[in-house]
Amino acid sequence: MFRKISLILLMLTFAISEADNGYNLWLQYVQIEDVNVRQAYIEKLNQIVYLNDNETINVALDELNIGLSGMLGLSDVSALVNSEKINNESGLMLATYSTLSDGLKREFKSDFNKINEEGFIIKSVIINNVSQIIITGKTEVAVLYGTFRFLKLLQSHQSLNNLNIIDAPKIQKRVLNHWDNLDRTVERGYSGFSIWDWHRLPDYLDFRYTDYARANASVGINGTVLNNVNANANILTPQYLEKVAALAKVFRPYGIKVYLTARFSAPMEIGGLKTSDPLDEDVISWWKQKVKEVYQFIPDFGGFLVKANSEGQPGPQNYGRNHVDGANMLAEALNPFGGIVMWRAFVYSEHDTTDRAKQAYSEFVPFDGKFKDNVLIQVKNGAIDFQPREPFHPMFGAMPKTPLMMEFQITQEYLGQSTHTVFLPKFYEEVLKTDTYREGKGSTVAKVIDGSLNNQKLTGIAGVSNVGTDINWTGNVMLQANWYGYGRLAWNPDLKAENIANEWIRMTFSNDIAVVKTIEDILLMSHEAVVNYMTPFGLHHIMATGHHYGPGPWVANLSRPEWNPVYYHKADANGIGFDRTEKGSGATDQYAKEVSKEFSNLNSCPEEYLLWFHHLSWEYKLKSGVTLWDGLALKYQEGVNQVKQMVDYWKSLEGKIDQQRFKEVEMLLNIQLKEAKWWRDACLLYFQQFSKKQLPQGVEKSTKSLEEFKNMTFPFAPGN
Ligand code: GCV
Repeated sequence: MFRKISLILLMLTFAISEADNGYNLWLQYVQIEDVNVRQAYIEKLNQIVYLNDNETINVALDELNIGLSGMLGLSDVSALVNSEKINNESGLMLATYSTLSDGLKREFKSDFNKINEEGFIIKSVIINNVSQIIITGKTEVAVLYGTFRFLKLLQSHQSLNNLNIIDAPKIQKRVLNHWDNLDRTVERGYSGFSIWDWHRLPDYLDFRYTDYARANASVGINGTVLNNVNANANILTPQYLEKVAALAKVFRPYGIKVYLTARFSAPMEIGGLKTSDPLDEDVISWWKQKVKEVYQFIPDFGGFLVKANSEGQPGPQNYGRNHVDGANMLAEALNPFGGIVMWRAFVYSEHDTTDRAKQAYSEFVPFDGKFKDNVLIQVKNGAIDFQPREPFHPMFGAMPKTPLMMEFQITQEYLGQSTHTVFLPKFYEEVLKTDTYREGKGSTVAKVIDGSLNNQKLTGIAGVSNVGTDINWTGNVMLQANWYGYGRLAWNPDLKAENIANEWIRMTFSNDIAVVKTIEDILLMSHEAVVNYMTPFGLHHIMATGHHYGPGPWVANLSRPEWNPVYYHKADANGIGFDRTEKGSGATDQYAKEVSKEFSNLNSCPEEYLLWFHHLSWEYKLKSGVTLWDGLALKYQEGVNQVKQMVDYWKSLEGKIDQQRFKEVEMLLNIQLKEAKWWRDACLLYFQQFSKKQLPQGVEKSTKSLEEFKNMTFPFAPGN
């Protein structure tokens, strides 16, 4: 059958939209203003041919329909045709390898050798003297990824001539972690409630589920853990599995697998057993049976994510067993179905008096090589907890016989939540490119994660989602860039944050050079700004209690010592900082010797980690020649100045982007400026009690007293 739809140019006039609520994320597909650019694209797209009849190819065609009709002002773009029926007109062809003609198979052979199952090729070829653009890959999902990449070319106004794009993901499991509870609250969520409407599932399928899948597939995210790591066992009951299955069905065509968190005590809580001991025969067979049941509901279920023996969650240690016993028991149950276990290494105990930063390494590294092949150990980027800046976790590279997956936090628990604009790919990039030196120079964290350093067979990366029911998904349109950027780095951890920012802006806001440059400047300075006004020079965990919103360096009364900010900054009359050298907690010893030496030695320790690894006197001379006290105060001020700059840059965009998003971001940036000053003033007043020094020139004085800051409370702060 051949159906060619003529592409009708709609005479739409371009205008900057007055009200863009941000719902369409980076898949805006606004009409391309320049009629010549539009016409050049249209001439290349006289027909769309697809060679596979498959639900994934159908969603690729749907996306082309939305994208091309929007950007080119075309009416119905859908078309279908068999391979033999390519018309004598230029066009676009979607095809998996198996459906390509023998000639094309030969032509593409070497390209196919360069890609994996999810990799794609976008190539201009001549067939019957007519130029065609072919999007191909080994699987339908690869073709879908290629389709999104093709649309991006148009979204960013690039040429369609002589295309030759070959790209494949470097990491296998690219997942989002939702810390979503079954009552729809989201732990550390600042964008409304959970998008999973559990009560109305499975029969009511919110249109958001499809748009969520489109957004993820557009950046190559291929898995989603639907529920909180602080887990509720009910998710594993048939009542909920039916709902999970309905979501999995929506996501399947987009190449997205569903995962769940497994509460370790589920055999007792929903199974009626007397124990959840991982070595108990009844427990083992309960999990086997449960996993079988899960696969009956969701045949392509991805597996379990587990937080065990951490912050009060149950785990194998409750029965005198260890992480290996727990993870392997679940892995064995999942193995026959191809499922995996993502076992978290975020562990620390109030009964362990050693430095919290050392505990995960001490607990896990001795188990290297002991986990089953379908277990990934999920490690946070740093050893404490998603701080504005942290040195990389010493576990990376330290377990060569175990696949480690990265856990980044996209939601901004410790970074001003959904109010502050912080472009996180800049920080992710910083972590990924750091050299662990575990196998000599060049052993970057990225190579640990993509498995190339130690030839891992299984690889993964997780991002704790910032998505919620807010109309713009992330509570602040600027933070959509973090979801996007996480996905791009999960696909290729060697990408540059700068390029990610550039493409996101073009897709989300505009291709106008002035707009692109301005927003790029804001994004690229934003991470350094937040570090400066919150936690300069390696300070960490000095946020207010519980909700972690705003400063709380004075907090000293919490039941667990390592929950108190004073545990981390250790400010006193002699100075400030946590000594983690061999003279202190010895945490530096957990790194490879080159790194350990670099961090331990004051001459080589990067100043951004100074107080993470050293306790230094207020008089300590920084590289700039000023004292630590003056330097600290100047950094806080610099952070405020940077936000002022961000506000000014943003103001220059008025009239150049739609009014709604302009106004929303403007208001949020103004709050950010107010709160940057709050951070500066509260922290400096507090630390000044110990340093007993005046503020250096150039640092603005607080208009409030320390007491006033201490008395501020936020009883209903979100996400707590
Ligand atoms: C889901 C931090 C957060 C907790 C979170 C925990 C974790 O401690 O404050 O809300 O719990 O990390 O990652 O498990």
